[in-house]
Amino acid sequence: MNNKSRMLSVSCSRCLSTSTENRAARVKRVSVEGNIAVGKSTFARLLQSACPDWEVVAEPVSKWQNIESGTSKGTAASPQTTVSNLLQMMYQDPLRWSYTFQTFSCMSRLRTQLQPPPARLLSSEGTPVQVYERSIYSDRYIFALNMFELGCINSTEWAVYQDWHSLLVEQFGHQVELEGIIYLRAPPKTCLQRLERRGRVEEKGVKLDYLEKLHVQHERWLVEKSTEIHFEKLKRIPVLQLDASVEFKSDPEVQKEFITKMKNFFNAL
Ligand code: UDP
Ligand code: D5M
Ligand code: MG
Repeated sequence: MNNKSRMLSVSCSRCLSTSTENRAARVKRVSVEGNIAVGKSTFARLLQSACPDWEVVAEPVSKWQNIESGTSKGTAASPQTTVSNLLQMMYQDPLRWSYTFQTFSCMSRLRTQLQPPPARLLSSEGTPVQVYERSIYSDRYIFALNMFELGCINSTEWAVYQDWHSLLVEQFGHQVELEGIIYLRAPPKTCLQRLERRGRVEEKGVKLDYLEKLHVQHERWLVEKSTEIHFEKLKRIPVLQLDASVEFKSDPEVQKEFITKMKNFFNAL
């Protein structure tokens, strides 16, 4: 390679990496929020097939159901591991396990939100988009808050939780910020029917009363805006409400309407 072509190749790779960095900085990130079994995962799958260029990230439920830990019986050569299901433990004994569950769900979501966008996202045409099923914000302003109000997390645990949650959000700043929220909204009774239809064993004991409480938390945070929020950008975040009370899973017309609303929402962000 002569000097001229070497210079050209250096300046080209500089331009390429700058343009990749620029695109990474322009990634639009939103979360899909809503009650248990309202249809977030179903919606996320629809979105991924309608918009294959986007990255749609599912909630890490299987991580919560399969936590591997070593036991003292094992040796370095043949370690013994046990698997615990923290989701089940939380539903069976909320007083004992709610705080532990909140630490783990928040860490697993944070880890996901900190992953760099995949290369295909940065090389695709159009605005790169990442869609997360729930977020570290619903962890705090829906579930942890609800558990505190129910008395499953005591006031000391709640103070400790809020302290480290704020620290993490502030420290990771831009990497965990969202530009918008999609709120899938349906009556708690519809969510209960869908929850029963899905039949996840850990959720067998979930009652309408619990879904009603979670519904109220969503309404306070995303509609009435009466939840006390501790992060400036989150206080002003745009929210797109979608009526998930209709059976959208099997209705292409409703799906089309949802996708159009999503795209318009993104264009306005
Ligand atoms: N579901 C349905 N119709 C819909 C949306 C969802 O029957 O319009 C079903 C879906 O197939 C699943 C259950 O409702 O069996 C819960 O959906 P999903 O797991 O997507 O809910 P999430 O808990 O992720 O919000
Ligand atoms: O949510 C998956 C399941 O996990 C459902 O039973 C609710 C539960 N979940 C999710 N996040 C939390 C937090 N932070 N605390 C307590 N429970 C939680 P699904 O809505 O089915 O996708
Ligand atoms: Mg889901």
